[in-house]
Amino acid sequence: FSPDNVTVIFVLGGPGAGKGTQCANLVKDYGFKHLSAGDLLREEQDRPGSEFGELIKTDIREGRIVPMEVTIQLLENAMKATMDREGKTMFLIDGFPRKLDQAHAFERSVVPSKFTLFLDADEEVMQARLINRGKTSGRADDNIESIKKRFKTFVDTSMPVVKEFEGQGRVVKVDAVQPPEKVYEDVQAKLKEWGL
Ligand code: UP5
Ligand code: MG
Repeated sequence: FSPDNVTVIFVLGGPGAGKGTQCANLVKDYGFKHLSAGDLLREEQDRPGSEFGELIKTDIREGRIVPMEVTIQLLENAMKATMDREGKTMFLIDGFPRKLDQAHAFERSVVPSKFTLFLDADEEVMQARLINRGKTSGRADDNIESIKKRFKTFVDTSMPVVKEFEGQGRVVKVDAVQPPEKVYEDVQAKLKEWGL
């Protein structure tokens, strides 16, 4: 993909930080296309005949990161399909990259991101949101055992990605403990600073 016709913004934050919620707002107001890596993996998991179904299922339940070859391929396919329809496109890539090797591989072989929107919230707040969502979400990882594992993976493996981008001056950080509308106001103000 060429940066001339595709803009990528990564949206990162711990489990339950509100990535999906804020992406939905941005899609409405800015015309972004939203690609959630987690949603793409869950779809692939349920696709009849998928050779990765079992692997994805176990990794998600255990809060582990699915091998990047799988995730990057799903993202690339979804990006291609969207661009065939739409031409020039701005993507919000939600919940990816979660590991440094994924970040490097994607920016090298797909397209460099413009910046990363980082939704910052503490575990206590995120845990309460996920337990609450778990009452109705049907997500196999919205239970306390999986949530704890997801938190650990986020701290150990995904935060180094945020730190690296931060060192490059490519992170936009927003306090995600506030109510959703307030978070979104801050997101919009920050995007403006980036010319969006
Ligand atoms: N809510 C949202 N914002 C709120 C606010 N400001 N105040 C109060 N409540 C708020 O929100 C979660 C809940 O909180 C909702 O009920 C919402 O209404 C409420 P949501 O917007 O869904 O948060 P989000 O950050 O999207 O949480 P999610 O659970 O989706 O985050 P995860 O990062 O855990 O999940 P994801 O789907 O990205 O990944 C799942 C798994 O897939 C990973 O653990 C991993 O195993 C695998 N995966 C990979 O292996 N590789 C990838 O690249 C991506 C995923
Ligand atoms: Mg999500």
